[in-house]
Amino acid sequence: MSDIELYELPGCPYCAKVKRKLDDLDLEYEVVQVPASHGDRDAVEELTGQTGVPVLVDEAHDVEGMPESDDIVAYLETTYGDGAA
Ligand SMILES: N[C@@H](CCC(=O)N[C@@H](CS)C(=O)NCC(=O)O)C(=O)O
Repeated sequence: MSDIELYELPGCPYCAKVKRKLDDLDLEYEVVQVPASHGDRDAVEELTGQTGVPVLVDEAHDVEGMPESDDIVAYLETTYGDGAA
């Protein structure tokens, strides 16, 4: 099982951007599809205090719920990209 989980909504362009980065970096990840209704996104709200997706979880690096696609893409690049330590 992968340590990386992506909370996403099908058709969400911000989620697609993150998935492209995950695929570019050849990372394995599990997709967790959230309900279309914001009011039903309890798991996302518990993780991040807000209901927007995408949200990334990366247990290997103690990331327990990162929102904002730009932040996630930057995090993935820094952590797993060419320049990663
Ligand atoms: N600035 C955010 C925008 C994300 C966003 O608008 N996601 C939509 C789905 S495509 C959503 O979940 N909106 C609900 C919300 O923001 O609470 C990002 O880049 O991640």
